[in-house]
Amino acid sequence: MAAFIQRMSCLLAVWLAVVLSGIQAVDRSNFKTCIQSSFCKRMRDVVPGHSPYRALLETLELSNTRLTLQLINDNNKVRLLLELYRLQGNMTRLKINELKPLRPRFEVPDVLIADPPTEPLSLVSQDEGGVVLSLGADARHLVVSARPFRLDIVEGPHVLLSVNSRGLLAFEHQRPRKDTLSKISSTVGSMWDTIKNIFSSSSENDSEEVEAEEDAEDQNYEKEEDQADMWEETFKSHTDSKPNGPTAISMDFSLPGVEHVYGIPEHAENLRLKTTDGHDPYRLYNLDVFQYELYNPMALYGSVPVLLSHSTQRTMGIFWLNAAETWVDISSKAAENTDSVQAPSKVAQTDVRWISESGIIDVFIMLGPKPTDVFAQYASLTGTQSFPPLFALGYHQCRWNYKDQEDVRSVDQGFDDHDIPYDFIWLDIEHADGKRYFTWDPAHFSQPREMLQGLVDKRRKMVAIVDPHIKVDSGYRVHKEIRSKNLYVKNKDGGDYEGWCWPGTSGYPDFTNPEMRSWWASMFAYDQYEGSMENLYIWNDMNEPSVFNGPEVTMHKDALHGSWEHRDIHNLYGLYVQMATADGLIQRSGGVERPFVLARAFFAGSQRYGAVWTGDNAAEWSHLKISIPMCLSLGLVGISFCGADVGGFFKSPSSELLVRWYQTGAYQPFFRAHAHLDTPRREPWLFGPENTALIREAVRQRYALLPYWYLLFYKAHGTGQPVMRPLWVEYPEDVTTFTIDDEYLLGRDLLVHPVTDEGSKEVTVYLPGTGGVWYDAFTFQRHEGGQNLYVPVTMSSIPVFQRGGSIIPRKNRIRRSSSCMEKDPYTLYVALSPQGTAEGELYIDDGHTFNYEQKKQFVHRRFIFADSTLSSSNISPDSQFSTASWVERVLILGAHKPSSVTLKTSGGSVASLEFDFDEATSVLTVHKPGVNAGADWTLLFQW
Ligand code: NBV
Repeated sequence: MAAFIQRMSCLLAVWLAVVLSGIQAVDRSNFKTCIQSSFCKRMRDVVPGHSPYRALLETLELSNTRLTLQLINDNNKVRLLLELYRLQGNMTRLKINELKPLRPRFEVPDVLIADPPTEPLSLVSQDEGGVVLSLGADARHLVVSARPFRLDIVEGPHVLLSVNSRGLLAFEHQRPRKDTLSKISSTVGSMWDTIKNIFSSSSENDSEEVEAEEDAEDQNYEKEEDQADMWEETFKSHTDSKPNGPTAISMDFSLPGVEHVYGIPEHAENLRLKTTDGHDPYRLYNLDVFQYELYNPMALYGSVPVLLSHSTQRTMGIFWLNAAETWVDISSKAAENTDSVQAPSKVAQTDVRWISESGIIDVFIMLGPKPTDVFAQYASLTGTQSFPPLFALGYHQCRWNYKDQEDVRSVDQGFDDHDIPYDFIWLDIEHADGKRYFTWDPAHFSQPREMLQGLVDKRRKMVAIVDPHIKVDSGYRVHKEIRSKNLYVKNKDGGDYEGWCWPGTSGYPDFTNPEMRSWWASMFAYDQYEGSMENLYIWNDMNEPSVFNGPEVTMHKDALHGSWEHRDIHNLYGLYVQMATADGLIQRSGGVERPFVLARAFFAGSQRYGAVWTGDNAAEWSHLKISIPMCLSLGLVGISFCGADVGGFFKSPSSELLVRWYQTGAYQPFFRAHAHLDTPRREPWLFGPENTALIREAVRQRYALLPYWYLLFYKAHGTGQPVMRPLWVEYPEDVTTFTIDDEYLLGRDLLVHPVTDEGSKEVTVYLPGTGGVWYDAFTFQRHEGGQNLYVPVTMSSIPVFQRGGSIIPRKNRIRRSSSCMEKDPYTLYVALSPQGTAEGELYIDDGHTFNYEQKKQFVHRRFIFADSTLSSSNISPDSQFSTASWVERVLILGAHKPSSVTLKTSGGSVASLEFDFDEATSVLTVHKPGVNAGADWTLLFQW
């Protein structure tokens, strides 16, 4: 009976979801505001200017690379331990924990790729007011002020960033619950002795004075008033038992001279973040938000607690390494210039306050100074974007759901019939047997291998969904094994945590446990995941985790992952799911093949495991428009492989919207069409021949540019530079670019301004770079940089411009899939700068294995056009790869007519080449150089 009721409730949830799909906007009452999240309210109630924290300078200890110092809260005498590190690459790390926590506080594991290497910290001066430490070159110092505690990072006379300058540091120390205090007080002393042994750093700092303070501290537990909701909190019908009481932390950062801040995805928000005065802070708490609203600070599926500041002077970053529910307040003002040397004046200032529910304060301050430096700094901490297989950069055809194998076959055939390339067809939750992931519905997908083989034959692939909620069903092997291995998340009472999700009552694997992850990974082996094959890749949805009947549609915070509460790890759960899945795909191939895994929830570091998308958007123009800033924000914090459901997930797009969405998606990193179960079918050929042709053309443009996309991902993987970039990243001194988020750059060399308004007849494109030039990527018309360009558009227009001074490789023979184009020749687009020069790169490897890394099997070439010579040279002489591809054509944009073009190869041969010159467009086309794409060669132009 109970099972029946649960099943009915689950069906009700599904039905509600479906019925509600007609509703316009999110039901805000399902999600907390700051005031409804008691710690957020408490922390936000802390008023600026009254910091109770004092640095106890007599406790300062400085080793070569670490400074420790105790802070005392003068209101309750509780002490904190501050650790400061100077990190390699112009970063500072700041950690604050309780000096003597009643129990250890959570420190986020598995996000940093290594212990960040440190550099020596040296004391410059010290007096009763504080200490000054040297941060190495450029007269950079760290100034620690004692009363109240404050940190300033200064460079010469300039304050770059201040910590606690507004006095908003707050650290809710753990305390015994009042009703248990009398019982506990007699044992607290001995408990602390035990804890001292665990945290040796604490015991090192003991002194008589500390002993005295300890007594005072005991006293203060009793004096401190408990506030409402500190020990139990309810939201709607849910109660959070909060056995550890209040544990929140908060800290403020001031950024003098800064007016523009970015990052902290995921929010459906403009690129430039807004101030939060008078309304809610930006929230970071991975949530399955049904029909999310645009332009507001509500939490969405993923969280990356990294904020970037940018001014004409400098770019910096703050990485707040905490996986608990987090809120970020942003305010700005014209502040008194805190500069100690110059005369007081007003400067712009942005203040940022971070608030988290638990864990410790662990902050990385990335000092730039250039945008590229901040990307490299953050990459050195959390790693770079995984290098996807080339085919993952092609077009993906998805919907919830392709009904059966015949449906898959006929959609696949439809692409051939309409001459539209694609690489992946996707299967959503209905493909599995009763939403038991790793299985196939016997009625509709009885021959998965046959289906996959059909795709192999066309050199195409499939993605199947594998969600992290597991049907509680004693006949389901996955459930049985996880239960028998005791690897499910536990509820607060120690039983297996259960919630409702698509399969009905579900268990949630504890992905924080390495044993769980390795078992999960092993499930992707071909002999474990029945019916799977080499061309089957994976999609992890609902990994926030989504729990239909949980608070805010997610897991109860008092659920347990080993000894840690879900509260501590919440924002990390999704990362672990994707990590384990990606590991599984690597392992099934014996470590040879690069994986492709798409996930909805993510955290800092998720870039290492695959792609993400912006979740359940809607077929509305506003959603098309916001896909740009949403992906740009993710790129700024390391996650380059981002896309939005092309066409919009909920509702049905008009054919105009659909076409515009394809045109936009073709120029975003992850290019996948997707649609809700209830929407009418929308394969690209269902909107009449004209629209089919427009969609075909957009997809073909994507395929032609795959060599450039691949290069950008290779570079993102190597350096951490985003693939899709805001203009200010490349033009950091041009303030006009600081708020632009309706156009963007791909790498440095392509500028894209998708058409995102209904009925557009024109767009105004800002072309940055005064003194430079841009070329229309299709008409090759030349335009000056540093201007707003009025561009008339028709339905076939995709405003894309190539930077003068760049060389971009394309493959213009479009075929069924990217794999079919492997050996095809390249055309080089050489766009001359006003000085008549250009430069570009080409990267080639086998497209799918780790051999590029493990065996250095790749081609990486540099093309340089200068002094009437175009040359191809090897960037990486120790690499080796033989490619069948060759150079079939070279287009020189902004050229004049030569009298001859001569090819010289490395073998010493010399040949005169045919060419055409188009006076009207100033495009010189050189035919058939015919050289291998991996070889050295030069083209000499005689004018
Ligand atoms: O698995 C069904 C859908 C999926 O198509 C979508 O892309 C995800 O974001 N999934 C959410 C669950 C249900 C959404 C209403």
